[in-house]
Amino acid sequence: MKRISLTRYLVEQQREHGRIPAQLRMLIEVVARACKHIAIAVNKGALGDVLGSAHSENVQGEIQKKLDVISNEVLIEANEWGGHLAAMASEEMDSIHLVPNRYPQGEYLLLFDPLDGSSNIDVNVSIGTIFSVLRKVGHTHGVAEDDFLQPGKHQAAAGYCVYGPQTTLVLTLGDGVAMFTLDRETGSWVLTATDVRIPEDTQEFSINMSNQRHWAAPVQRYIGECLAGATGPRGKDFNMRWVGSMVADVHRILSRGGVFLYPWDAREPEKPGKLRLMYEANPMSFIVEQAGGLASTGVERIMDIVPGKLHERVAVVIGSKNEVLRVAACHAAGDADASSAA
Ligand code: P6P
Repeated sequence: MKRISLTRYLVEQQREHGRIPAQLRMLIEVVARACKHIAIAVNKGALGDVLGSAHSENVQGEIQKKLDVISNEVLIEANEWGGHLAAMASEEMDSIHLVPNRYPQGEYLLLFDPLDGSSNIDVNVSIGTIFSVLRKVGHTHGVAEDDFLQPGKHQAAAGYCVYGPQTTLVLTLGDGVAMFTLDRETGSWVLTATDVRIPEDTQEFSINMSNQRHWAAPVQRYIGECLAGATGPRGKDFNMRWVGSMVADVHRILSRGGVFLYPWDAREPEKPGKLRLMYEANPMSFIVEQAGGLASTGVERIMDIVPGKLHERVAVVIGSKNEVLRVAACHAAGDADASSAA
């Protein structure tokens, strides 16, 4: 593949497709540069003062890792001054962060999980940054939290950066999915995949099996069918992968297919799921749908959900189209035999 930088890709997308207003191009380049800085901090590991707990809690009531706080600060500082944003929202912050009055206000809203998969940081397993871009609608002056409460189908762009054996930025602007690999020698993001497509079928599922006894019947049934393998109703054997970092699991699915599930479970029945809608499920859903996959709660399309709260959670079934459809059919069949659901 000809060596094309992220900047050139964005300029050509703007020139050929007119898809990227200047403020959105600036936003993507600033976030990509921030991800480079996060990658440098992540890669320091024990050599830098970046591992372990920050001895603070986030809005989710989770203990923050030092790198959670560092990554959040990197994204905030990188995006405040450019004039492309009106405000930001983060998993690590209770309320939205307005662009300070000393800087010009832009027309976009940026939401992010600055470092997803924090439990993997100290054990050197892939983690990542997830981001979602919305247009500022509503209030003509200033920004309020409810300006962020837009369904995922209104996203202008979405992406993630996975800090793994390679550092890879995955991006959609609503016209397919592209991947950029960080060339550490030059510090450039280099285009390494375009028009990414997820296989419609798969033999690989991704779920935290330790929660099995807490799942609802449709998920019990779907996973039970996969585990029954070639002699069961699916007539084929399945493999399982669970990294504990949504970014890593979704990147694998984009690369070779699969289905990722984080369903409702009875441990905290008042919560629809563990993952957050606005800055985990929605951006990943946009990317996966743009690559030919599906993203559902099991009952409805994730990107159709009209959010009620900034940090609300959602059940997630995402990946290869025909597998997501089968999970949805299990939900539609309710207590009937799922094999009749197919
Ligand atoms: P569990 C990471 O904390 C995360 O939000 C996702 O990245 C990941 O898929 C999931 O939680 C892992 O959850 O319950 O298996 O530790």
